[in-house]
Amino acid sequence: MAGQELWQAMAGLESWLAMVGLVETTVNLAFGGTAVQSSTYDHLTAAQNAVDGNRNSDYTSGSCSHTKGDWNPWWRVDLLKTYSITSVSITNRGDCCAERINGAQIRIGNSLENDGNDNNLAATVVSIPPGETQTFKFKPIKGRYVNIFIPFRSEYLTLCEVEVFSD
Ligand SMILES: [Ca+2]
Repeated sequence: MAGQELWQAMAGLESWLAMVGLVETTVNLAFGGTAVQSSTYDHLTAAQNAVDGNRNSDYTSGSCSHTKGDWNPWWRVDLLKTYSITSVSITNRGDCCAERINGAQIRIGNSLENDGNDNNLAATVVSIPPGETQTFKFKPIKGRYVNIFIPFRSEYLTLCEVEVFSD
């Protein structure tokens, strides 16, 4: 009997801890933010699709953002207030063209100079496998704007989800 009670108490504690952990780690600041991009490829690919809370990585799902083949394409989310940001997760397109994300920079700050692309460099994407979500962690950077920016080439920038976290 005592063993069973102990087990129940431990199970209760464990689920409580999981719940607290969940609350601490899953507040995605980008969800509900306002997104814009350098251009929009078509009616399926609004900038806002990258912050719709859905990681569906198939272009036809209408849940990915997608620019035209711009020189220095960029995408930006406005978090509506300044946060101390410690990680950003990017979900890459899954049905095609995964290599297009290579070299993309994550920029964070409060300036809209050069469309926000001159803000602090938080991390650079080397590559992300098709349809996968990769999390970039870094020392806290304060900012209201989070940009994903591909410098020095003409490219299509496709983002199926961008999540932003503060510690
Ligand atoms: Ca999405």
